[in-house]
Formats: sequence, C-alpha cells, structure tokens
Amino acid sequence: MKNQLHKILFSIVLGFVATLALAEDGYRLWLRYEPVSDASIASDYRKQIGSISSSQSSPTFNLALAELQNGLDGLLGSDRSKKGPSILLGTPAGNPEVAKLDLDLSALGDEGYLLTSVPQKRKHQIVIAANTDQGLLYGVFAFLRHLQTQQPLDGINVASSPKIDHRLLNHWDNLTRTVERTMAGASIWNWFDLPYYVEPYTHDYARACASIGINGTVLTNVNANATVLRPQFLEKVAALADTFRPYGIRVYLTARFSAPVEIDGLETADPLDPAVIKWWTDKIDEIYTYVPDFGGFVVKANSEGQPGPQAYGRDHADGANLLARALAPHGGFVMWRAFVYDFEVKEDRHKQAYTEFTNLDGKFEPNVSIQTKNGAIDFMPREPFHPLFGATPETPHTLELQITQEYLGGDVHLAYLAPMWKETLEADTYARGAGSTVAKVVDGSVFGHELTAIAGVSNVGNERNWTGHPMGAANWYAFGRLAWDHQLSSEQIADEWTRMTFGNEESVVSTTNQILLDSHQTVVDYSMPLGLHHIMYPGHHYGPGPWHDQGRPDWTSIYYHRASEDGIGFDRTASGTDALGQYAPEVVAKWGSPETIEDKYLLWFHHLDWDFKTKSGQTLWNEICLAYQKGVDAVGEMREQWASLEGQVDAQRHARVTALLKRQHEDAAFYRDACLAYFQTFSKRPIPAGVTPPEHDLEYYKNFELYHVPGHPGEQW
Ligand code: BDP
Repeated sequence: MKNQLHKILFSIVLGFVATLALAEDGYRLWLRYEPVSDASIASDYRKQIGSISSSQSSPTFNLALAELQNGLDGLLGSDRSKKGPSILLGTPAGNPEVAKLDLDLSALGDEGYLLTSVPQKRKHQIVIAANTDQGLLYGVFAFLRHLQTQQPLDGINVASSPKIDHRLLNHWDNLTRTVERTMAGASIWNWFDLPYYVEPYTHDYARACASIGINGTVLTNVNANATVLRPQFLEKVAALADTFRPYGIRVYLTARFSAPVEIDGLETADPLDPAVIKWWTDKIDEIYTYVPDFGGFVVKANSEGQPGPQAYGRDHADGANLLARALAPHGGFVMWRAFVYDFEVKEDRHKQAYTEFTNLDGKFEPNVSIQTKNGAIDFMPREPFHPLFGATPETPHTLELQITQEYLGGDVHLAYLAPMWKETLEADTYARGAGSTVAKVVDGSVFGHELTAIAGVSNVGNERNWTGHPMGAANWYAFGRLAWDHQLSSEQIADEWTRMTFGNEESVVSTTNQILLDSHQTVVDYSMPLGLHHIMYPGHHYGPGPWHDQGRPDWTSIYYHRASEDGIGFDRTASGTDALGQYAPEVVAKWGSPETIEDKYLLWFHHLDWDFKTKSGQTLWNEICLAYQKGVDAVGEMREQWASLEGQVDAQRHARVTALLKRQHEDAAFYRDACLAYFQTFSKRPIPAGVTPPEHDLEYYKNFELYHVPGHPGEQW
C-alpha cells in the first residue's frame, strides 16, 4: 500500500516535471536559446566558440556580455569546450585587443556592429566589434540569431547598421492600464506600483525590443491624457526610462495639446500665447530633470476630437513648433501626426492630410517630423501608400505602421504583416524620379533629411506570451527588423522568426513560413477583397459591418463602398473626388484606369459596374464572391497545415494556435456570408458556383452582436 502511494506520488511529480519541461508559454519569444539541434552544426560551433574575451564594463556592455553568455550556454551548453578559441567582444576604444585588429568600423556609426573572424594561431577567432557598447549589444543579438538559425560560422562577416535612426514602438496605453486597440491583456506599464516597483517583465520587454533594434518607446495613447505630465507621473516615467536606458531605449510621451489649461488652469492653449509658450518650456525643462535623455513627443491634434492649435486659429506648424522649440535645447523632437480629419466632413477623408500638410511644408522646425500612417484612411488590411510620402520635400516623415491588428482580427486572427508593410515601403512615390520609394523618403535619402524615424503601434500587453496570438509576436519581430533594415524580405524575416520561435526542424520551418507568408492576403480576401475598405463593424472593428450607415458619414461603411444597383467602389479618379490627383503623374497613369490598376486597389479608386470584366475574365460580382470564398478556404488550408505539425511543435503553443485558427475559420465564413448577403441586395446577381451561399438572411448578420471586445476605446474613454 505504502509502495503504491509512493509510486503514485512519484508519477505525479514526474508528470509535473515533464509538464514544466514541455511548457512553452511563449514568454521567451524569439530569445529561447534552445540547444542547437543539428549535431554536426553544434559540433562545428563548439570547435569555433570557446570562452568570451572582454575587458569592458558599463551598464550596456554588461547586458551584452550577460546575453552572450546566457545565449551560448543555452545553445551550446555551459560545459562547452573551453578549448575552442575565445570570442572577442569589444570596442576599439575600450578593448586593446580589438584596437590591435585595426578593423574598419567607420561605416557602422553609433549603433552598427561587425561580426567577423580573424586568424589566430592555427584557428580563427570570432569578433563582435562596434564603435559603442550599444552597437555591441546589437551585435550580440545578431550573433546569437546567427546561431539560433543555424547559419554557417566559417568566414562570418556581417556588418550592419540601421537605415533609420529612430525606431519606436507606440503604445496606445492609458494610465488606467486599458489599451486602445490592443487585445493582449492590460497595459504592461504597471502605473500604480511605479516608481516603487518595476515589474521584472519590463526588463524583458526592453531586452526583446533591443534584440530587434528598437530604440524608442512612446508610453502613452495618442488620445492623450495630460495627467502623465504631472510630477506624480513623471517620476513613474523616470523609473521606466531608467530601466530602458541600458538597453538603448529612450522614452517618449504623447502630449495633450490642452495640457496647460487642464493641469495649471491657463485660460488658453494657444501656441502663440506667451504664457502657453512659457508653460511648455517649463514643463519640458521639468521633464528633463526626471528623464535626461527624454526623446520627445508624439502629438495627435485636431483629429477625432483631440484638442489642437486650430481651435485658436493656428495651424499644425504653430502647434508642432511650440513643442519643438522647447525640446530642441535638450535634443528631443516632435512627431506630429498627419492622421487628421475634421469633424465637419468637407471632402473625401483620403485627401485631407495631404491638403493640410503640403501647405505647411517648409514651416516646421528642423526637429519636427510628420508622423504619417502607411495609408491615407486608417490601417485598413491593405491600403495604397499615403500620398503625403514624397509630397513634403522640406519636412521628414515618421512612417507609422500598426502592429496591433485593429482591423485584421485583433489577437484572434493569424496575419503576418511584413508583406503588407513591404508593399508600402517599396511603393514608388516618384518624388525625385523612379525609385523614390516610401522607404527612401522615410530613411531620408530622397530629400536628404537628417531626422529619420519609424513607429509601430504595439501589439504587446501583459498576457504571458506578450501578444495574445502566439503568431502575433512575428509582427513585433518583423517591425523591428524592418525598422532596422527595410530591405530585408518578408521571407527572410519569417524564416528567422520561425526558427528562433519554433526550432529548426525543416518541416516545421517550411510549413510555418508558408502559413505566415500567405496569411495577410488571406485576411484581405475574406475582409476587403479588391480594395473594398472601411466596411468593418463600427466601434470595435472586429468583423464585418458593410451596412453601417449611422453617424458621421466618413465613419460609416456606405461612404466607402458606395454600393448601389449600378455597381460598387469609390471613384477617386478625376471624375470622382480626385484623391488620386494627389499622387505623382506616373502613379495616376497606372491607377487612373481600371484596366491598368492592380486588382488589389481596384475598388479603392474606381466605382465599377457589377458586370465589369476583371483581369481574370470574371464579372466584378463573381470576382468579389470568389475572393471571399478563397479567403475562407485559405484559412481551412492553414488549419490543415498547422494540424500537420502536431507533435513537432510543443503542445501548449500548438493547441492555442489550433483553437484560434478554428475561430478564424468561422469568422472568415461570417465575413463572407455577411458581406455577400448584403452586397447581393444591390448586385441582384446569383452567388456563382464554387462559392458557399450565406447560411442566414441579412438580418441575422446585421443583428449579430459581440459584446465587450477588448481594445475598444468606446468602453475606455
Ligand atoms: C484609429 C483607431 C483609433 C485611434 C486612431 C488614431 O480606431 O482608436 O485613436 O486610429 O490613430 O485607427 O489616432
């Protein structure tokens, strides 16, 4: 009996230990440092990597050294051969051994790194070198990535430096810890306990950011709360800034334009009023006493009800310059958002930002950048690039991308966004002739701008795995990698992420990569085929709502799809609103005709008859129906592909993705059914063969309610 009990207890303990060993909750992200699985690669690595040789010390250097140690211990074991040559880690200024090598680091700047190997006796010594400790930290992460993805070490020679100087996450986090549009739990800033207690995961957040080159973080929602500028909050901000500093991450805040009125009872927030100028100057000086390397502000003004200079008859340049002049002596800068549109709907919303900001080009202080979303409407699953890129030769742009999937199924749907971001980055503005891509406008090379920045609206919350959907981390990763080097391909980034996240087993890598790379087009197919846009459910934006027709016109769906018995789509050519006229003539020539524009933008710019013949030879109506069906079927295929990895991917993450894909499949079918049931009331044409007809009548879909979707500002403000 006693024996029996022992056995049971033993197996319970064993089971528990086994579960612990297998538990893979996603917390470690892409920094897992699991043992190198390929035996011959591992043995090759062991021959070339011994101890670490270094002689420096600083908070950042110490992080780099600890990371390298920890990474190598995980990948190669702490008992790895001490006979292999040591790795040399250092800057020429800090380490005489590195200085002796006389490496050419001149092109690396302050953040770049060099991974190389130099002859040493009969062997080669690996060197991680940089001009700064920050460069070394980035170099260590790059070196460990090299090993995690099992790349050959022989003749390693990688020199890399970022193309864009300021690479930021934007957290749309409120001081109450709710988060606008992010579904992965509450805000990771534990405001109430700060500054006394800094959550350990705050360090891990900074480490993850640094591993992909992110060097700035905007802590607060663009729909700003002035309270963060009060001393009680500035000391909390300082605690976060102190935590992030060694990782090379600067802290930024959003500035509420009416703060002088709200905090200190000034009578006005007029940017030209001397008392207001003094208030902001004093406030900014005060911020720097808390955070000496404070990065600056992001400002959303005169947009969706946010206060701004226009209330006082001033313009965006007056507003931005007020803050920029006070930040300049401290080295800070302003990202003034171009996401502006009036409450009075005067013209196609697509046109407004261009009109306002091109008129102000040349009037901004040098430390102002216009923060511009990738497209002119609002983070739709696919948008043509914003016409403002390339249109302000005197003023730089911060490209704003949305990592959180506000319109792409939140943290429930799988959508790898690198292909979408690459479409924007590679789009040609023709601002200085062919090849003036958005990427080159943003990295400063088209107009010779010094101030360069890119921002991603974060999808991180306090969920254990950071992003909710296990695949959501691929987007955090991809944003950082593209911010560092916009020339990287979506394929390479997916491949790196998959190997580091799920291991190097070939079937796992190829299947996961395929799932990732097809996923964005799939979401587009079932939610906004052929350039249909802004037809989502109002408010929370999760799911379809093409019938939505209440409230201000440019928040409805009917304003955008313009479906009627004569056809569908938004005519933005010269015969319509002529938003297309805001692009370069080369772009107009291509997109101006339904015959030459790519199908993906067709209904974004053209209103067409239901029987219009598309490039595939189908009628427009049939093409729309087939696209929805294709999207639904593709989710079905993703499910099968993912199911094939059962047993090859750890059970915990496999199960979560499996469950979410099931929901995505049902949601995709719901999109198809709801949209086709609705649009069919106009097209009056049958659902073509091969497309599953809607199961219910239109009323069913219209009346379907999801209550309390997280990330919905309506429930937060
Ligand atoms: C929209 C979001 C809204 C944001 C706004 C913005 O629906 O919650 O406040 O963008 O970017 O996408 O300011």
